[in-house]
Amino acid sequence: MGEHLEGRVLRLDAKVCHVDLGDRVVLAAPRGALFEKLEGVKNPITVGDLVRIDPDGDPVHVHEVLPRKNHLSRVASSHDPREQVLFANVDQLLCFGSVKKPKFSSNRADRILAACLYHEIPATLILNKIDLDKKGLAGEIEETYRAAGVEVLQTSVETGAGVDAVAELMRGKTTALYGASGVGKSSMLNKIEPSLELKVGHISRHWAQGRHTTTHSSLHPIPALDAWIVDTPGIRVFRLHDVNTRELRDLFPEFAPFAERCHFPDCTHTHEPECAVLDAVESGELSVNRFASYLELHDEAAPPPDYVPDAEPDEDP
Ligand SMILES: Nc1nc2c(ncn2[C@@H]2O[C@H](COP(=O)(O)OP(=O)(O)O)[C@@H](O)[C@H]2O)c(=O)[nH]1
Ligand SMILES: [Mg+2]
Ligand SMILES: [Zn+2]
Repeated sequence: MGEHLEGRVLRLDAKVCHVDLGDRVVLAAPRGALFEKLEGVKNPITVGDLVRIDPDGDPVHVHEVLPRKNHLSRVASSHDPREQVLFANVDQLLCFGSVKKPKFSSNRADRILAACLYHEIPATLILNKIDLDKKGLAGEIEETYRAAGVEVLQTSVETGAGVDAVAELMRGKTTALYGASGVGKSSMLNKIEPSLELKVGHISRHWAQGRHTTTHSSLHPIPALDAWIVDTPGIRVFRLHDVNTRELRDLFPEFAPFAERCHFPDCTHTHEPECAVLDAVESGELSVNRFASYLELHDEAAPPPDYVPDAEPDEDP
């Protein structure tokens, strides 16, 4: 057997990995043993993984996945509760949204930002299409997310505002990109690195809704910035994996100063009386959209492992 080489997974097709060895890209099939101890994980290998391969094998195999610096997971789908690891080993995530066309989705942003906080991946909100913002919505959105501890950049690919700042954020780093179709991700990347020649418009949406739906990410170099980007297409709803209701509270950090004043020390801010978080939402001190996202995620989350349900009074003898 030849010497094992180390490489980085650029993408996965069915069960074949494209592994970048630095001087060349090879196709390699994951060893069967990697699928044996999955314990609720759908995919043993993901984009961005550092792997060891035997380049002389026939076929070439991925023998080992090296320990990850970080990763981002979600629930695979509404029919499949397993953990799907979307990518690994990134320096940051840029969450793209547009002020208009399409309208900014707080729910979409809040889900991915909560996941990034949970997985300790630094995230920045890129608020694009500010050239269309006649009502000054961008300022309000920026204020909401800054209060939540998220960096925000207002941009317009149309006028060029903020584009250099996005490029500087990406310089020398591996950056995951996330955002709804149509918000301007491809346009932004083409402006930053025209050689990428990404398709702009509604083509991707057409494919995303057809039979060719892909939830696979892919890793691309941007040599001019000494950077890499991870593209994450085709995610309609991002469901947090394995975050319980108690952990969820910490993923909305702007609630914390108010939560200290809730009547119940373990207040979930969902139904309790004298809830200072709910009061702050009603008085406009906390964002009603963020709170709505929290309630939805709370509904989807499991209780903490030590949770003991209240005895139902009418079940008592
Ligand atoms: N007005 C305006 N339109 C933009 C801006 N950025 C992108 N677009 C347009 O929005 C549409 C979708 O852009 P695209 O880059 O394909 O979005 P993606 O799906 O996120 O990759 C295209 O028609 C772009 O020309 C912007 O800053 N302002
Ligand atoms: Mg695109
Ligand atoms: Zn409360």
